[in-house]
Amino acid sequence: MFDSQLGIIPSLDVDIKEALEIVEKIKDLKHEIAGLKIGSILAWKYGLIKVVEDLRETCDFPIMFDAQKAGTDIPDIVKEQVNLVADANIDSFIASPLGAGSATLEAFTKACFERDVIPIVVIEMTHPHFDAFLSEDASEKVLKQSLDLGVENFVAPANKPDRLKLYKNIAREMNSNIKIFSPGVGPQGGGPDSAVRAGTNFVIVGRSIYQAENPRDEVTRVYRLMKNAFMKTSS
Ligand code: BMP
Repeated sequence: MFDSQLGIIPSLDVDIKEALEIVEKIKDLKHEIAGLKIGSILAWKYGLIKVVEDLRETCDFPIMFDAQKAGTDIPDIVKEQVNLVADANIDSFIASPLGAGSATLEAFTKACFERDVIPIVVIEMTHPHFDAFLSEDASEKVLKQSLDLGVENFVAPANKPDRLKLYKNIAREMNSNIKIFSPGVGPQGGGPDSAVRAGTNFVIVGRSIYQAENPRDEVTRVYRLMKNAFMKTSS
């Protein structure tokens, strides 16, 4: 899973009916779409198990759960969150340990590996002042500890390309070849192409897809931008 170098993760922050309609329209775009992200909007309204069951009946994309934001509690509770996610037949779980500390990050990662759920760790968020209550190097510390724990997949902002480059370089210096998942394109100001040039592998796209008149065209448009940027970067 997440073996390819590029892909789009539609973020289904909508009603279940709308989510299923969108997925129906894009489910054959296997090359372009690397997985689906579901979050608190769907999970709180319908329950995680039902949402996953409905999506699995409609398509066979990997499903990522982003509780917006989980993995921030005491280690024992975070372990139980991972167990719930695994029991709900989810492939990958996004946690945001910024502010929760190293024991929480360790509990999250270990529980994911034990339950065969791919851990994805948020190292920096897209919105302004996300770090108002954090130390200056909090993101770098989260990245380094996660790498020591064997995490390979991270969330970092598409709308801050310089930060993406920094994280890729830190990982390279630690001999790790990480994959970066980036929200922050479209309404949050980032471009899929500039993000890929800075090191993003997978863009997480919400509104630009689910508010598009034609979500399918939007997926192919975004993927084309990513692919062109990737080819230019690697040539
Ligand atoms: P949109 O493309 O509509 O801006 O949606 C972005 C998605 O990515 C939302 O689900 C949001 O919760 C998530 N996200 C984000 O925007 N910034 C982050 O730093 C981390 C996120 O998970």
